[in-house]
Parts: sequence; structure tokens; C-alpha cells
Amino acid sequence: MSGEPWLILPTYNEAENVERIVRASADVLARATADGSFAGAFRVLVVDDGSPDGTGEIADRLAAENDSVQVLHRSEKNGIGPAYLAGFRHALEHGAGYVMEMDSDFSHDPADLARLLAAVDRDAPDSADLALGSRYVPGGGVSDWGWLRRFVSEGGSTYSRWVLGLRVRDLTGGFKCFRREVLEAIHFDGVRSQGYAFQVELTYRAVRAGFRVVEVPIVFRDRQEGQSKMSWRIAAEAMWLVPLLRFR
Ligand SMILES: Nc1nc2c(ncn2[C@@H]2O[C@H](COP(=O)(O)OP(=O)(O)OP(=O)(O)O)[C@@H](O)[C@H]2O)c(=O)[nH]1
Ligand SMILES: [Mg+2]
Repeated sequence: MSGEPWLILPTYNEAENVERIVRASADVLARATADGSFAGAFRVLVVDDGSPDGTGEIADRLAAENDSVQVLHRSEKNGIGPAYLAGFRHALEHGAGYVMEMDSDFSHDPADLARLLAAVDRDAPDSADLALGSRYVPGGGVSDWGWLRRFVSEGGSTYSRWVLGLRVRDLTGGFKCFRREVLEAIHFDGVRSQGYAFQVELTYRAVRAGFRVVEVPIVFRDRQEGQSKMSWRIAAEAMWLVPLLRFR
């Protein structure tokens, strides 16, 4: 018995993915909690920013069919950071014991949720407070990326690691599992970043607060369906925001 895990799935125009990702995640979490572990229950919370392609309506139908699924509708597209913070607040208010982040486009394999959760299980010896799905530790990687994308991503992690003085290898990834206490210790009001910098900022704040972080190897694959929302603006935000984190 150590608290319900909540998976937060941010969506913006993921109509081709949302149903499959919700079902696949719910299957994995149902298995992980079936023996009574993690309070024997779980939740999947879709946070949709008013997607014009109908993602939110599909999610509502899934929630009506399955008590473990919920939807948080937000009126405008504000970036992944604010969407996650809204999801985290909701999960904490409803008693989550663990809170997970995952992309909704199958870049992250829902099967890996079980390993991330196990890595922070309070009932397991030597578990950590925060587990990061990591591309840049042995056993992890990226499939189907060209050299430019690889360079930008790995360079972004190296740059952030250096500027912030952290030992974490993958700082920009968005596949994570927090123990509730970690999020409670982070003051959301002070979190300003929206894109990649958001992921760096949360991990940085967790380390600074003294929590134990572990990297779990994952293989990242490009989305198969739907449109990318990655932009140079988001990458540039990380360039200037990351040094500011250090001096705040
Ligand atoms: N609620 C919400 N979700 C978003 C927003 N921007 C991106 N997402 C979702 O966040 C997840 C990760 O997005 P990213 O990986 O940053 O962007 P992406 O469009 O998947 O880009 P690529 O990975 O490059 O294909 C996906 O599930 C997106 O649908 C946003 O502003 N609001
Ligand atoms: Mg993606």
C-alpha cells in the first residue's frame, strides 16, 4: 500500500493517438497494480488544451467508459509546462501517491511505465524519489533520428548538465515518475518554462531539494501519427532559461 499512481498525458491534436495511448497505458498500469501494489488502483489523466481536431471529445468518451480515466480540459494551448502543472495539481489534490509524465504520441513506450514506477516504489528497497526515462544511459537510445536532431537533443542535455552542475545524463526527456513528495516540494508558481526547459527545470528543482534521482534506460522513437509541435522557439527558450534556473 503506497498510494495510487497517476499518469498525466498532455495532448494537443493527438486524435490519431489518444485512444490507443490511453488504452495501452491503462493496460500496463492495471497489470502493475493488479497484485495490490500501489494501493491496487491507478488513474490516467488526459490534459487537453482545446485541441481543434477533437482529441478532447475522444478522451471524454474514454473517460465515460472507464472509471480510471479522467480528462482535464483547458481552453488554450499554452505549452506542455503549464498543461503538466495543471495535471499535477489535480492529481495531488485527488490523493496521488506517484505522478507520471509521458508523451501521448508513442515516442515513449507505455510498457516502460512499469519499470519507471518500480524504480520509485516506496515498498521496494533502494528505490529513488524520481525516475527519469533516459535515452543517454547504457541500454537507452533513440531510434530513427538523423544526426541533426540527435546533436540538438544530446547537446541540449550536455549543455544543461554543464550549466547546472548536474550528473543526470538525460535532462530534456519527458518520461518521468515522481513520488508525490517531490512535486509537493516544488513550488509550481515559480516554474516559468514551457517546453524542453520545463523538463530540465523540474529535474533541477528535485535535485536541489535533495531528492534521489535515478535514470531508467528507454528507447525513444519518432511519432508515427500526427504532427510534431517541436519548434525552434521551444529549443531557444531552453538555451536562455536554463542558465537563469541556476541563479534563481
Ligand atoms: N496540453 C498540451 N499538450 C501539448 C502541448 N504541446 C505539446 N503537447 C503534447 O505533449 C506531448 C509531447 O510533445 P512534444 O514531444 O514536445 O511535441 P511533439 O509534437 O510530440 O513533437 P515531436 O516529438 O518532435 O514530434 C505530446 O503528447 C503533445 O501532444 C500543449 O501546448 N498543450
Ligand atoms: Mg513527441
